[in-house]
Formats: sequence, C-alpha cells, structure tokens
Amino acid sequence: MKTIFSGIQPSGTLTLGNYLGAIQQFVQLQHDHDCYFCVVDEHAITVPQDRLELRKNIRSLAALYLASGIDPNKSTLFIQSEVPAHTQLGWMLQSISYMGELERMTQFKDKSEGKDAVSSALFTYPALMAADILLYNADIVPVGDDQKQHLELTRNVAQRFNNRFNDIFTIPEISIPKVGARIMSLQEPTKKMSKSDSNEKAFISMLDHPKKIEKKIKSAVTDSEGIVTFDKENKPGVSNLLTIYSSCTGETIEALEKKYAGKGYGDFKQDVANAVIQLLEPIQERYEALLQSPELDTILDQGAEKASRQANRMLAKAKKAMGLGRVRK
Ligand code: ATP
Ligand code: LTN
Repeated sequence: MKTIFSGIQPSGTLTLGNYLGAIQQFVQLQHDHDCYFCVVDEHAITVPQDRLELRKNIRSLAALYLASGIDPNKSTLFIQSEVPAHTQLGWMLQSISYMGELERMTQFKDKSEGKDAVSSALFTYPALMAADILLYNADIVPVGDDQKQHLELTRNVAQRFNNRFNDIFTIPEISIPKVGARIMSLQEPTKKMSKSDSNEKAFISMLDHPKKIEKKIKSAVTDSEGIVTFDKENKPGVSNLLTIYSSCTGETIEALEKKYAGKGYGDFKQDVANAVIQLLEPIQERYEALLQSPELDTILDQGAEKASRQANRMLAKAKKAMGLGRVRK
C-alpha cells in the first residue's frame, strides 16, 4: 500500500480553495492508502502569529479535517509540533539545502516582499517541509498547484541525501487535482484564493454562513459578456466559478457550459452559491460538534503517538547515515 503525506498550516480559517485543492483529495485517497495528515503549526510560525489565535486555529484545523471526512480509523491525523522528529530532521536537511535553491522559491519571495522583518525560518521553510514528507517515506504528496516548487525541492534534497550518505529516502511524487488545483480570488481572479487575503470578499471560508457565501459569490468579479464559457485568459472570473461549481458537484465543465448556454450570470451565480452551500453546510455542522468534544483530543493523542513511532525510526536512520551521535561499544 502506498503512503500519503500532506500538511496544512493553521494560519487562519481554511478557504474553499484549501478544501477543493487539498482536503477533497485527502478524503478520497485514505480508502486505499496509508495516510498521514498533519497540522503544520511549526510552518505557521515562520510569519508572526498571535499565540491565542494560533492555538485556536490548530484545534479548529484538526476539527475541520475530521468534519471534512478524514477518518481517524483510516488516516493518522496529528500536530507537527507534537512530533519533535520533524524539526530535528528539518535541521539536518537544512545542512544539505543550498541558499541558491531556497532563494528561488516563489512563496518566500511573495511572503517576504516589502516586509522589514523577515524570519530566517521563512527562508528555510522548504527544508522543514521536506522533513515532514521524508520522515514517513511518502510515495505521494497531494497538494494544490502552488506547492509544486516546494515538492520539486523536496525531491532534489532527498536525492542528494541518498547519493551523499545512504539510500534511505523514498522520492515522493506530487498529486494535483485535475480540476480545482488553483482556486482563484473572487475579487481578483488572476490571484490565488488565500486565507490571509486582507479583503474578506476575495475568499470563501469553510465556516462562512450560507448567506455570506451567497453574497460573496454574487459579488464575484466576472465580465460584461454575459456568456458562461471556460476561458482562463479572457474570462478568469467566470472560469473560476465554473471550476468551483465543477469541483463541488463533480459535473464536468463542458456539461456546465451546455447547461448555461443562453443564460446570464444571475442564474449561474445562484447555482454556484447553492452548490458551495450544499457542500459546506454538513461539514460545518459536524465541525461544531467535534470542536467541543474530548474525542478530538483522543484522536490527536493517538495520531501523535503513531506518527512519532514511524518518524523516530526514519530519524534514527538519517542520523546514522549522516554520522550524528555515537555508535555504542
Ligand atoms: P495562505 O493562503 O495563508 O498563504 P495557504 O492556504 O496557501 O496559506 P496552506 O494552508 O498550507 O497554505 O495550504 C494547504 C493546502 O491547500 C496546500 O496543499 C495548498 O496547495 C492548497 N491550497 C491553498 N490555496 C489554494 C487554492 N487557492 N486553490 C487550490 N488549492 C489551494
Ligand atoms: N508548504 C505547504 C504546507 C506544508 C505541506 C507539508 C504540504 C507543510 N509541510 C508537507 C504537503 C506536505 C503550504 O504552504 N501549503
């Protein structure tokens, strides 16, 4: 059985983009794979966080994973900082990552641009992400389109380690959904939908009230043509709504284009809103119940224990390969 690893940062409430690009794939993959899903809180602190907000977001993200259909009997769900092997291997992999390759990362460029105080952890972030993945010998890493570059770096670092020390790491493959790999902002449809966008109308949070979802979709930026067709270049707004609709319902984009031929944007937007609400409402109900339950803590305790067992095994191998520590006489 192949192993899957993926992580999401507890840096705010998840968006519809996170769900369609990442979580939806996770839920499908867990049926026939050995899955590890992580709340990567140590990645979140690479930019400043309010400690109480962060603590709330960690629990909320864990509950959202479960509410979305991650089954703790099938998958291992855990919090990164509860498994110390991640930062330990992260440090070791920093020692074989190059400044030049880290400087090329577009996420670093985007997140550091125009800022006075940029942490060194934001720069070395990809080495920690590589550690996350390599500790579990993951074969496949399901992510959204924006993580391609980080995955490529992970593969290079793993290859380098294997060549230089010992062939211990599996070289992971990336898995990106065919539709929904990059959900765009509702207000600037050439930009990625992001949970840290300062304009709240630009994203749909997974916990938005149905009325709010409807309002945001109705005020999504489109064009003045009035024709529902997929054309990313010339009609980014409508194309994004078609992608959202298709990913929420499983109907193909071609079928949706036919369905709305000759109709304006009014009906179309209303139906997109209904599709999103139908998807998110049951998740929101389960979320509320989970957040209050002690069951969540039990699941996370068991997850951390199981993840630690696997991670410590790999960490010991990696230390030995690099010559760290000692060999008993
Ligand atoms: P931020 O928006 O705060 O920079 P983020 O949402 O990009 O954060 P994560 O929360 O760590 O970062 O992302 C978790 C997963 O969701 C990743 O696999 C990422 O590729 C995916 N993802 C994020 N945004 C989108 C999007 N707009 N469309 C599709 N997938 C996305
Ligand atoms: N870098 C990712 C989050 C992340 C991740 C991982 C994803 C951290 N570690 C391991 C997949 C596998 C992001 O910013 N979305």
